Formats: sequence, C-alpha cells, structure tokens
Amino acid sequence: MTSESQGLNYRTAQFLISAPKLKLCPPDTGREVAFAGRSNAGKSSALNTLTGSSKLARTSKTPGRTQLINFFSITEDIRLVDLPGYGYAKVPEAMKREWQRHMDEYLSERESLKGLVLLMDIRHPLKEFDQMLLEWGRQSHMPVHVLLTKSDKLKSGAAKRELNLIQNKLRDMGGEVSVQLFSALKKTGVDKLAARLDEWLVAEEPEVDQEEDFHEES
Ligand SMILES: Nc1nc2c(ncn2[C@@H]2O[C@H](COP(=O)(O)OP(=O)(O)O)[C@@H](O)[C@H]2O)c(=O)[nH]1
Ligand SMILES: [Mg+2]
Repeated sequence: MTSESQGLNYRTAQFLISAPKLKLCPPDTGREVAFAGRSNAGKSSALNTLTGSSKLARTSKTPGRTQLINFFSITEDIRLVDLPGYGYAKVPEAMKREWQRHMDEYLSERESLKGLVLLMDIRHPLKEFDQMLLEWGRQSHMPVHVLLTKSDKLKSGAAKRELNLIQNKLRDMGGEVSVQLFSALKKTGVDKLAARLDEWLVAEEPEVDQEEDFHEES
C-alpha cells in the first residue's frame, strides 16, 4: 500500500462555517487541525494551495480584516481551521484583547484539536506572536508544525540555512515541534504538509475500543 492511498484528500475541502467565538463553532467531535500565523504570513495562500482551491480561504493584500474562526470540512468529522490573523498594526488594542480571549478559549477547550500549523514568513520568523503560540503548544502538549512560508523569496541555499537555524532554535525551546519550508507561489512543501496533517487527522484508534460503550445498565 502506498502512503498516498492512506492519506486524506485535502482537495475535497469545503467551507463549513465562520464562528466569532467558541460557542458558535461546529460540534466538538472528530478531529481538526488549526492554522495560525501573523497577518500576511501567507496563511490563506497556504490553505488555498493545500486544498487546490484559488479562493477557499480568501487571500488578501489588506490583512487583519476578519476576526472569525473559519472551518473547512475534509470529511464529515475532519476539519481544517483557519484562525484569525494577528499582529497587524491597524487592529485596535481592544480588538486584539478580544481576539486573544477567543483564541485562548478555542485553543484550551477544543477537544477535537489535534495539532497546530504555525505559519511564519521565512524572512520574519519567531516574532512575539509565534513565541506565544509555541509556548502555548508546549504547555498544552499540542504538537506544532511550523511552515516557513514564502521560501521562494530566498535562494535555495539561504532558505535551507534558515530552516536549519530555526529547527535548532525550536529544538532548544522544547515541545513537539516540526518545521519545513513552504511556498504557495512555487507550490513546494505541499506533500510534506499533507503528510504531517495526515498523522494528526487520520485516527489510529482501532474500532474495538468502542466496545466499552456497550455495557448495559440493568
Ligand atoms: N512570494 C510569495 N508570496 C506569497 C506566498 N504566500 C503568500 N504570499 C503573498 O503574501 C501576501 C499575504 O498572503 P495571504 O495568504 O493573504 O496571508 P495571510 O494574511 O496570512 O492569510 C499576499 O500578497 C500573497 O500573495 C508565497 O509562497 N510566495
Ligand atoms: Mg488570510
């Protein structure tokens, strides 16, 4: 069996719902992976590239516009989640606090969340927001996969050096963290990303585990 036949087809992604807060998110069942990053990191472009849709997650040159948590379904109980961007100067302070509250709520309480993809522009890595999410990942034992986006902006040698540098820094920081190069423009790193998502989203529990639910009360 090839690994390809076991993987999910991310091209089946369909927009599900936008939620302004946890209470309005879809039912907390099944599995989901959330994508996070500072505004302009390339999150919408990465989601569009992964799903093969040019407008699934809207790309924008005027970032910071939406503060909603967007859900996309891959199968009935598997979802990708587009978390609101952050770090754009024009967002007012009160809105940032509100955003942080909803993010905290989502990240700490969402049972179906199995992993976090953190996108960082390869030219501007490990900013305050990124450190914050990595710290949260460590504390909550949530695995984090870092995409160094827009890797086409560097020559391949420079990009590899940057990858190694960041890999070492992340290793020193601890936690379950992996990292890769990604370019939505050149469509590089897509298979690697899909393979990592599969690890989180394709359930491993054997069916027999469910037998526990069958005891009768009499
Ligand atoms: N060169 C290059 N530009 C990119 C890439 N991904 C995104 N961009 C550009 O970066 C800007 C922000 O991208 P977007 O996906 O909207 O970022 P978001 O705010 O994180 O959703 C846009 O102008 C994109 O065209 C990439 O892989 N390579
Ligand atoms: Mg976006």
